[in-house]
Amino acid sequence: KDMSIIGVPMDLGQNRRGVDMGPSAMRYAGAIERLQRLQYNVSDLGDIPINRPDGKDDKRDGNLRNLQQVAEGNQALAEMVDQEIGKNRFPLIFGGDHSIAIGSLSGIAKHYKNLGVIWYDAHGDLNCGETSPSGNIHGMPLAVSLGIGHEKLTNMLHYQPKVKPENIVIVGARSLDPGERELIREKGIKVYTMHEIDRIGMTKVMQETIDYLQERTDGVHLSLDLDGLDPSEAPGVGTPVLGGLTYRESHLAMEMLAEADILTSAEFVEVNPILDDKNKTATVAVGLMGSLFGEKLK
Ligand code: DIR
Ligand code: MN
Ligand code: MN
Ligand code: MN
Repeated sequence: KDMSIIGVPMDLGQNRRGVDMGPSAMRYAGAIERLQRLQYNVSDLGDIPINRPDGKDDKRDGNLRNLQQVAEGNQALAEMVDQEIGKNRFPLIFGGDHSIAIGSLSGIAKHYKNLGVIWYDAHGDLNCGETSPSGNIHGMPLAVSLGIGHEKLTNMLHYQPKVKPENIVIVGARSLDPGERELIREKGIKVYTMHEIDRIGMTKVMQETIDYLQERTDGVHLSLDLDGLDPSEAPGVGTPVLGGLTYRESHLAMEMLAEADILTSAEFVEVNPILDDKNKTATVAVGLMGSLFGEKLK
Protein backbone atom coordinates (compact mmCIF):
# COMPACT_ATOMS: atom_id res chain seq x y z
CA LYS A 1 0.00 0.00 0.00
CA ASP A 2 1.04 3.59 -0.65
CA MET A 3 1.02 6.15 2.16
CA SER A 4 1.38 9.94 2.10
CA ILE A 5 2.54 11.82 5.20
CA ILE A 6 1.24 15.38 5.46
CA GLY A 7 2.51 17.69 8.22
CA VAL A 8 0.32 20.55 9.43
CA PRO A 9 2.25 22.99 11.65
CA MET A 10 -0.92 24.59 13.01
CA ASP A 11 -1.00 26.18 16.47
CA LEU A 12 -3.71 28.79 15.91
CA GLY A 13 -6.63 26.60 17.02
CA GLN A 14 -5.64 27.00 20.69
CA ASN A 15 -3.58 29.18 23.07
CA ARG A 16 -0.31 27.31 23.64
CA ARG A 17 2.49 28.01 21.18
CA GLY A 18 4.73 25.10 20.20
CA VAL A 19 2.25 22.55 18.85
CA ASP A 20 3.20 23.81 15.37
CA MET A 21 6.42 21.84 15.92
CA GLY A 22 4.50 18.57 16.32
CA PRO A 23 5.19 17.36 12.77
CA SER A 24 8.96 17.95 13.20
CA ALA A 25 8.92 16.23 16.58
CA MET A 26 7.27 13.10 15.14
CA ARG A 27 9.64 13.04 12.17
CA TYR A 28 12.59 13.47 14.57
CA ALA A 29 11.24 10.54 16.61
CA GLY A 30 11.65 8.39 13.49
CA ALA A 31 8.11 8.23 12.10
CA ILE A 32 9.06 7.94 8.44
CA GLU A 33 11.70 5.22 8.93
CA ARG A 34 9.37 3.32 11.26
CA LEU A 35 6.58 3.26 8.69
CA GLN A 36 8.92 2.47 5.82
CA ARG A 37 9.94 -0.72 7.64
CA LEU A 38 6.30 -1.87 7.50
CA GLN A 39 4.28 -2.81 4.44
CA TYR A 40 3.92 0.78 3.27
CA ASN A 41 5.52 2.67 0.43
CA VAL A 42 5.83 5.99 2.28
CA SER A 43 6.16 9.41 0.75
CA ASP A 44 6.61 12.44 3.03
CA LEU A 45 4.93 15.43 1.39
CA GLY A 46 6.34 17.90 3.94
CA ASP A 47 4.31 20.58 5.70
CA ILE A 48 1.27 22.61 4.64
CA PRO A 49 2.13 26.33 4.90
CA ILE A 50 0.25 28.10 7.72
CA ASN A 51 -0.16 31.89 7.63
CA ARG A 52 0.32 33.79 10.90
CA PRO A 53 -2.25 36.40 11.92
CA ASP A 54 -0.87 39.95 11.77
CA GLY A 55 -1.35 41.53 15.19
CA LYS A 56 -2.82 39.93 18.26
CA ASP A 57 -4.93 36.75 18.31
CA ASP A 58 -8.55 37.66 18.73
CA LYS A 59 -12.06 36.29 18.52
CA ARG A 60 -13.57 38.90 16.21
CA ASP A 61 -15.54 36.38 14.22
CA GLY A 62 -18.27 34.76 16.35
CA ASN A 63 -16.01 33.78 19.28
CA LEU A 64 -13.62 31.89 16.98
CA ARG A 65 -9.94 32.62 17.58
CA ASN A 66 -7.88 33.01 14.36
CA LEU A 67 -10.78 31.86 12.20
CA GLN A 68 -9.34 33.17 8.94
CA GLN A 69 -5.92 31.52 9.28
CA VAL A 70 -7.34 28.27 10.63
CA ALA A 71 -9.79 28.11 7.71
CA GLU A 72 -7.04 28.84 5.13
CA GLY A 73 -4.66 26.20 6.48
CA ASN A 74 -7.43 23.63 6.63
CA GLN A 75 -8.53 24.44 3.11
CA ALA A 76 -5.02 23.69 1.83
CA LEU A 77 -4.93 20.48 3.87
CA ALA A 78 -8.36 19.39 2.60
CA GLU A 79 -7.22 19.82 -1.01
CA MET A 80 -4.01 17.88 -0.41
CA VAL A 81 -5.80 15.02 1.36
CA ASP A 82 -8.46 14.86 -1.35
CA GLN A 83 -5.73 14.67 -4.00
CA GLU A 84 -3.77 11.91 -2.23
CA ILE A 85 -6.85 9.72 -1.72
CA GLY A 86 -7.61 10.30 -5.40
CA LYS A 87 -4.22 8.71 -6.11
CA ASN A 88 -5.16 5.76 -3.91
CA ARG A 89 -2.68 6.71 -1.21
CA PHE A 90 -3.39 6.34 2.53
CA PRO A 91 -3.22 9.81 4.12
CA LEU A 92 -1.42 9.99 7.48
CA ILE A 93 -1.58 13.52 8.87
CA PHE A 94 0.74 14.95 11.56
CA GLY A 95 -0.57 17.90 13.65
CA GLY A 96 -0.58 20.55 14.75
CA ASP A 97 -3.52 21.23 17.00
CA HIS A 98 -6.78 19.32 16.56
CA SER A 99 -8.39 22.06 14.44
CA ILE A 100 -6.63 20.35 11.51
CA ALA A 101 -9.20 17.55 11.62
CA ILE A 102 -11.52 20.03 9.88
CA GLY A 103 -9.33 19.91 6.78
CA SER A 104 -8.56 16.21 7.06
CA LEU A 105 -12.21 15.21 7.30
CA SER A 106 -13.21 17.61 4.50
CA GLY A 107 -10.71 15.96 2.16
CA ILE A 108 -11.44 12.41 3.31
CA ALA A 109 -15.23 12.30 3.62
CA LYS A 110 -15.69 13.33 -0.05
CA HIS A 111 -14.53 9.84 -0.95
CA TYR A 112 -16.97 7.86 1.22
CA LYS A 113 -20.74 7.61 1.47
CA ASN A 114 -20.54 6.60 5.11
CA LEU A 115 -17.25 7.58 6.66
CA GLY A 116 -16.69 6.26 10.18
CA VAL A 117 -14.60 8.24 12.67
CA ILE A 118 -12.81 7.10 15.81
CA TRP A 119 -12.11 10.13 17.99
CA TYR A 120 -9.43 9.11 20.51
CA ASP A 121 -9.36 12.10 22.86
CA ALA A 122 -9.85 13.31 26.43
CA HIS A 123 -12.28 15.82 24.92
CA GLY A 124 -15.31 15.70 22.64
CA ASP A 125 -14.25 18.55 20.33
CA LEU A 126 -17.98 19.14 19.81
CA ASN A 127 -18.15 22.85 20.62
CA CYS A 128 -19.21 25.68 18.34
CA GLY A 129 -18.88 29.45 18.70
CA GLU A 130 -21.93 29.62 20.96
CA THR A 131 -20.98 26.78 23.31
CA SER A 132 -17.18 27.07 23.39
CA PRO A 133 -15.80 28.24 26.74
CA SER A 134 -12.46 29.11 25.10
CA GLY A 135 -13.09 30.26 21.53
CA ASN A 136 -10.42 27.73 20.50
CA ILE A 137 -11.21 26.00 17.22
CA HIS A 138 -9.33 22.84 18.29
CA GLY A 139 -12.33 22.21 20.57
CA MET A 140 -14.73 22.30 17.58
CA PRO A 141 -13.65 20.00 14.69
CA LEU A 142 -16.02 17.11 15.40
CA ALA A 143 -19.01 19.48 15.56
CA VAL A 144 -17.81 21.07 12.32
CA SER A 145 -17.76 17.64 10.66
CA LEU A 146 -21.45 17.30 11.60
CA GLY A 147 -22.19 20.62 9.90
CA ILE A 148 -22.40 22.58 13.17
CA GLY A 149 -20.38 25.78 13.42
CA HIS A 150 -19.08 28.64 11.31
CA GLU A 151 -19.83 28.30 7.61
CA LYS A 152 -16.18 28.96 6.67
CA LEU A 153 -15.39 25.69 8.43
CA THR A 154 -18.49 23.54 7.90
CA ASN A 155 -18.74 24.22 4.18
CA MET A 156 -15.13 23.44 3.28
CA LEU A 157 -14.88 21.89 -0.21
CA HIS A 158 -18.54 22.94 -0.61
CA TYR A 159 -20.38 20.06 0.99
CA GLN A 160 -21.74 19.24 4.42
CA PRO A 161 -22.10 17.46 6.70
CA LYS A 162 -18.93 15.41 6.38
CA VAL A 163 -19.88 12.73 8.90
CA LYS A 164 -23.11 11.29 10.28
CA PRO A 165 -23.43 11.31 14.07
CA GLU A 166 -24.14 7.57 14.16
CA ASN A 167 -20.80 6.89 12.43
CA ILE A 168 -18.74 8.49 15.20
CA VAL A 169 -17.18 6.73 18.20
CA ILE A 170 -15.39 8.79 20.86
CA VAL A 171 -12.87 6.91 23.01
CA GLY A 172 -11.24 8.21 26.19
CA ALA A 173 -13.49 11.19 26.96
CA ARG A 174 -13.17 12.69 30.45
CA SER A 175 -13.58 16.41 29.91
CA LEU A 176 -16.82 17.36 28.18
CA ASP A 177 -18.33 20.87 28.24
CA PRO A 178 -22.09 21.32 28.89
CA GLY A 179 -22.85 22.11 25.21
CA GLU A 180 -20.93 19.03 24.14
CA ARG A 181 -22.87 16.78 26.52
CA GLU A 182 -26.09 18.17 25.13
CA LEU A 183 -25.02 17.54 21.54
CA ILE A 184 -23.93 13.98 22.37
CA ARG A 185 -27.35 13.32 23.88
CA GLU A 186 -29.27 15.04 21.09
CA LYS A 187 -27.39 13.27 18.25
CA GLY A 188 -26.95 9.94 20.04
CA ILE A 189 -23.17 9.92 19.50
CA LYS A 190 -21.45 6.79 20.79
CA VAL A 191 -18.98 7.66 23.55
CA TYR A 192 -16.71 5.43 25.62
CA THR A 193 -15.73 7.61 28.55
CA MET A 194 -12.96 6.59 30.94
CA HIS A 195 -15.71 5.22 33.17
CA GLU A 196 -16.82 2.68 30.55
CA ILE A 197 -13.23 1.83 29.62
CA ASP A 198 -12.43 1.13 33.30
CA ARG A 199 -15.56 -1.00 33.64
CA ILE A 200 -15.43 -3.16 30.52
CA GLY A 201 -11.78 -2.84 29.49
CA MET A 202 -10.11 -1.64 26.32
CA THR A 203 -10.41 -5.02 24.57
CA LYS A 204 -14.20 -4.91 24.72
CA VAL A 205 -14.32 -1.20 23.90
CA MET A 206 -12.27 -1.64 20.74
CA GLN A 207 -14.03 -4.85 19.71
CA GLU A 208 -17.40 -3.11 20.01
CA THR A 209 -16.08 -0.05 18.18
CA ILE A 210 -14.69 -2.13 15.33
CA ASP A 211 -17.83 -4.29 14.99
CA TYR A 212 -20.07 -1.23 15.15
CA LEU A 213 -18.15 0.71 12.47
CA GLN A 214 -17.47 -2.30 10.26
CA GLU A 215 -21.14 -2.99 9.71
CA ARG A 216 -22.25 0.57 8.94
CA THR A 217 -19.34 2.43 7.27
CA ASP A 218 -17.32 2.21 4.06
CA GLY A 219 -14.15 3.77 5.47
CA VAL A 220 -12.78 4.67 8.91
CA HIS A 221 -10.66 7.65 9.96
CA LEU A 222 -8.72 7.59 13.23
CA SER A 223 -8.24 11.01 14.80
CA LEU A 224 -5.85 10.51 17.70
CA ASP A 225 -5.33 13.41 20.09
CA LEU A 226 -2.31 12.60 22.27
CA ASP A 227 -4.18 14.09 25.26
CA GLY A 228 -6.37 10.98 25.14
CA LEU A 229 -3.44 9.30 26.86
CA ASP A 230 -2.65 10.02 30.48
CA PRO A 231 -0.36 13.05 30.92
CA SER A 232 2.13 10.87 32.79
CA GLU A 233 2.74 9.05 29.50
CA ALA A 234 2.06 11.89 27.06
CA PRO A 235 3.03 15.10 28.88
CA GLY A 236 3.67 17.20 25.75
CA VAL A 237 0.09 18.35 25.12
CA GLY A 238 -1.60 21.73 25.56
CA THR A 239 -4.64 20.59 27.53
CA PRO A 240 -3.65 17.60 29.70
CA VAL A 241 -6.41 15.86 31.69
CA LEU A 242 -5.60 13.42 34.50
CA GLY A 243 -6.95 9.89 34.48
CA GLY A 244 -6.31 9.07 30.85
CA LEU A 245 -5.65 6.03 28.72
CA THR A 246 -2.43 4.18 29.40
CA TYR A 247 0.40 3.45 27.00
CA ARG A 248 -0.55 -0.23 27.04
CA GLU A 249 -4.26 0.34 26.48
CA SER A 250 -3.40 2.62 23.59
CA HIS A 251 -1.08 0.09 21.97
CA LEU A 252 -3.74 -2.58 22.37
CA ALA A 253 -6.27 -0.31 20.66
CA MET A 254 -3.87 0.34 17.77
CA GLU A 255 -3.06 -3.37 17.39
CA MET A 256 -6.73 -4.30 17.30
CA LEU A 257 -7.29 -1.70 14.58
CA ALA A 258 -4.34 -3.13 12.63
CA GLU A 259 -5.76 -6.65 12.91
CA ALA A 260 -9.25 -5.55 11.88
CA ASP A 261 -7.72 -3.68 8.93
CA ILE A 262 -10.55 -1.14 8.78
CA LEU A 263 -8.67 2.18 8.72
CA THR A 264 -8.57 4.26 5.55
CA SER A 265 -6.89 7.39 6.99
CA ALA A 266 -5.40 8.61 10.28
CA GLU A 267 -4.01 11.65 12.06
CA PHE A 268 -1.92 12.20 15.18
CA VAL A 269 -2.41 15.62 16.75
CA GLU A 270 -1.58 17.95 19.66
CA VAL A 271 2.05 16.89 20.14
CA ASN A 272 3.72 19.98 21.65
CA PRO A 273 7.50 19.52 22.06
CA ILE A 274 7.84 22.76 24.09
CA LEU A 275 5.66 21.29 26.83
CA ASP A 276 7.18 17.83 26.50
CA ASP A 277 9.83 15.89 28.34
CA LYS A 278 12.68 15.06 25.89
CA ASN A 279 10.31 14.39 22.98
CA LYS A 280 8.55 11.65 24.97
CA THR A 281 5.11 12.39 23.53
CA ALA A 282 6.23 12.35 19.89
CA THR A 283 8.08 9.10 20.64
CA VAL A 284 4.89 7.60 22.09
CA ALA A 285 2.96 8.80 19.03
CA VAL A 286 5.43 7.15 16.66
CA GLY A 287 5.30 3.93 18.68
CA LEU A 288 1.52 3.95 18.38
CA MET A 289 1.87 4.42 14.62
CA GLY A 290 4.07 1.34 14.56
CA SER A 291 1.33 -0.71 16.22
CA LEU A 292 -1.42 0.87 14.12
CA PHE A 293 0.33 -0.02 10.90
CA GLY A 294 1.06 -3.60 11.78
CA GLU A 295 4.37 -4.02 13.58
CA LYS A 296 2.95 -6.90 15.59
CA LEU A 297 1.57 -8.63 12.50
CA LYS A 298 4.89 -8.69 10.64
C1 DIR B 1 -12.26 22.61 25.56
C2 DIR B 1 -10.88 21.95 25.37
N1 DIR B 1 -13.31 21.62 25.49
C3 DIR B 1 -12.47 23.70 24.52
N2 DIR B 1 -10.80 21.20 24.19
C4 DIR B 1 -9.72 20.47 23.80
O1 DIR B 1 -11.69 24.66 24.53
O2 DIR B 1 -13.40 23.60 23.72
N3 DIR B 1 -9.77 19.59 22.85
N4 DIR B 1 -8.57 20.61 24.41
O3 DIR B 1 -8.85 18.64 22.55
MN1 MN C 1 -8.91 17.01 20.48
MN1 MN D 1 -8.11 16.71 23.56
MN1 MN E 1 -22.58 27.63 16.04
